[in-house]
Amino acid sequence: MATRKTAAKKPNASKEDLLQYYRDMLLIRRFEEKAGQLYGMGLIGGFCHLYIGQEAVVVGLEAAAKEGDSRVTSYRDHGHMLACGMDPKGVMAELTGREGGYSKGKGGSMHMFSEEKKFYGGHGIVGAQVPIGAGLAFANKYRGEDTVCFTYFGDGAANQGQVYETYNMAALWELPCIFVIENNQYAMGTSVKRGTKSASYWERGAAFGIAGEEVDGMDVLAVKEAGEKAVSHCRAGKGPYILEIKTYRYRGHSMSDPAKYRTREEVQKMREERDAIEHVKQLLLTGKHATEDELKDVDKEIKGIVNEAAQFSQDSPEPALEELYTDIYAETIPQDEPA
Ligand SMILES: Cc1ncc(C[n+]2csc(CCOP(=O)(O)OP(=O)(O)O)c2C)c(N)n1
Ligand SMILES: [Mg+2]
Repeated sequence: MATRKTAAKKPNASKEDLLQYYRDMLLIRRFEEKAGQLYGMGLIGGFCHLYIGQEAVVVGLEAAAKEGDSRVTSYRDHGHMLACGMDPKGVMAELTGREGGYSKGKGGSMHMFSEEKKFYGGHGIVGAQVPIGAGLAFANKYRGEDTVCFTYFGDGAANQGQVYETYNMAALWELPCIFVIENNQYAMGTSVKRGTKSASYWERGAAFGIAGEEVDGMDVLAVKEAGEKAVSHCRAGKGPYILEIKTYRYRGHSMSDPAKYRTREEVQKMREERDAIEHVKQLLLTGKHATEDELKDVDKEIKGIVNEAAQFSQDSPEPALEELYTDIYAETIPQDEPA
């Protein structure tokens, strides 16, 4: 069984790829900034966990995915939805609790799904999505597809018992499941150091015979390269793979986080020295793939998309009262008569 740390080498990327990653990461950042604003204005209620700082994780992995792959994640989910191609208008309208939202305004930030994009939530219970991800991977294998399931969870969730039960089953059944640990250094206010004695989460897979590696999550190219490796491992029928992606969230755990557990300087240092969007911007500029003006135009275009989504999320009506009684029970699936 191979386990290794990712080498720091940077893969080559074309101008088109770099521009795509830049746009995709910027869309998530600007969308989340807008969601933060709408929350502050009282237009979004309930919980809201922003993904700002972690954009390179989903954008890098989606660049390694193909049509038919599925994904499932926690409550910090807006970035995952945008990265797999869900409509920013439908996501924002769900945040504001409107009819035009992905769950008709009845789910909110943590409960959105898209059968079309194979995005299976949005889960508020820490770690609950991990066995679901293995189940999705089981379905892929059962149907004889060569598709994988990206199962995202945090460093805090990675200490849960159900994660290890899932590892065991996934390894035993050689499920095409990529376990993506988004290690953003904190579980609410608990730092990784205060949460565990063991230094690296991916190495725990060795106990179950699962290969994996640690990845620099502030470098979208490194994430994509590791994602491609994980994906080809799974598609080749070699079973699950663990990617521990080292990342950082700039905002609080949720909108109601006093952030007393870390210093402003720590956050500032990451923003200034390791920002993933700035990294790609510099690659584009120094490689002479784009000018400052061209990148400003991209920024303008993204702001337009986000403003349009924000407008839609306020114009869309609230769900009708009758909607309280819909989508409660699944429709009955016809069963074959017993022989
Ligand atoms: C089973 C369960 N326990 C506790 C909580 C409260 N809670 C919500 S998020 C969270 C921290 C999880 O941190 P991590 O897995 O690192 O994810 P991150 O928020 O950093 O993305 C906790 C304890 C919960 N939602 N579910
Ligand atoms: Mg965390």
